[in-house]
Amino acid sequence: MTSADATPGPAAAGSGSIVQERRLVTDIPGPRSLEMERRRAHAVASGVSSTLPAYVERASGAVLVDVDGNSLIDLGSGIGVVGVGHAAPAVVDAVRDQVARFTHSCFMVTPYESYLAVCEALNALTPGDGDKRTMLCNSGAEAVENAVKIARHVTGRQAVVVFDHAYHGRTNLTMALTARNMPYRDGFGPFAPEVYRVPPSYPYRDPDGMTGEEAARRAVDLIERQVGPDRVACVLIEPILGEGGFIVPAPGFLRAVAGWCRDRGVVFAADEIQTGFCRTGSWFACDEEGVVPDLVTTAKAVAGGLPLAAVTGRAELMDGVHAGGLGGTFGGSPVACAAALGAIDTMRSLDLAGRAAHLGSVIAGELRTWQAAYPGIGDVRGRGAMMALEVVLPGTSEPDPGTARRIAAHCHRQGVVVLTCGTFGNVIRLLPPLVIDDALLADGLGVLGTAVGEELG
Ligand code: PLZ
Repeated sequence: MTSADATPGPAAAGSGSIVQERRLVTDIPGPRSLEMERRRAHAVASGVSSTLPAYVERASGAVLVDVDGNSLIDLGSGIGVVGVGHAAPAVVDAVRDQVARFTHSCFMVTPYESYLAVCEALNALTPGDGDKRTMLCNSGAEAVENAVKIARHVTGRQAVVVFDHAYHGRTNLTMALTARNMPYRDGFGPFAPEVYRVPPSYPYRDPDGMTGEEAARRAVDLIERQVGPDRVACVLIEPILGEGGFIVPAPGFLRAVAGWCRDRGVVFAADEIQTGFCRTGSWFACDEEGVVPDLVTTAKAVAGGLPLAAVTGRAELMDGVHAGGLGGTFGGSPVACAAALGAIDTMRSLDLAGRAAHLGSVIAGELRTWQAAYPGIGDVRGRGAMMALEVVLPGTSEPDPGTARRIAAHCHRQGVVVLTCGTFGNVIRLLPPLVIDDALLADGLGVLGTAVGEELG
């Protein structure tokens, strides 16, 4: 057994104050949550929705406690955010200390050291050991917007190439970059111009035997014919497509696309907002592909639950923008920076990359057993603690979103938070906190296995 196999102790997992167990004392959602849902209907815009309306009162490690006193197993991490666990001790301590000292000065007005320390950490941790620079902002979408601004500015070109099944955010530019119409784009246009979409590598749905190199050729042929390589500022890609269905490209795909970009003077930008910070078993998913992007966008897990995002990239690109060209009032808030330093320390000291690889092998083992038993599971895929199953009509590859939804709803009623995703809404994805202990994960997977058996058996 390596240290990565060991289950982190409760103190390390930040779970000292909440027992790491599933415990239901009411229906889910319970009466107090339902009462809040009634208030919500009159207070919150209906366009904002929630997967499971159990209102959270506190959380630690991999357990959420709702206002009715139920303890839920969190296999979603708030969409891949609390990799270090809920209320991770190093994050809580750093935030507490920082808010007592100062909450805001605006880095663009009077700077502070923690912003530098986060940039230094990201320069060191992201793929590649060349000279790098980082800028901080608040959300994933904002990081993507800034990556495109930088790529356009330094290349003097306008076109942005993205992929089918991509998700990059909900702002005007990032809606244009995101592939799926419902619910992200419908009725919200007109969208930003000069965005071009090409097919990624999607081994389950590509023609049998299509290699990564062939899928890359299919994509760059389209770019060359429809856009023209010298018009392209950047190719932006999630190394594993997240919201689109945890689609892992065939080996060699990313490297071939990155190589084409290098030869054509196109900026290769990796969106590691969902894959980054140990989730896939390495610091970044690009590490596993031997690909060094020119720019990397990060957000989500970087600050253990506080809003922070970043663009990190080659110094000559990042420094190609005039002073004052990048920024924002709250970008790299001192509180979020303190949280990020605590979170990154935790990832290092608990070897959460190793832990993610261990969780991934446990999860993949279970999912593959179910796949062998139920023809309604068309594909099992992912990497590390980013695993998913794709639900299809048995004997076909026809997406079956209704069954995926019912499986998820079954888990929710039993106190296990799982998320769906996928362009066709038929993918069940698992993104547990990386500090989840083996027993709690086994309980969560047991509930999911029962749900799968009932719906697909
Ligand atoms: N890029 C790869 O996964 C956010 C979106 C949830 P923000 N994914 C969760 C939803 O329905 O809004 C995401 C991502 C990748 C960019 C983003 C955007 O990050 O922090 O939500 O803006």
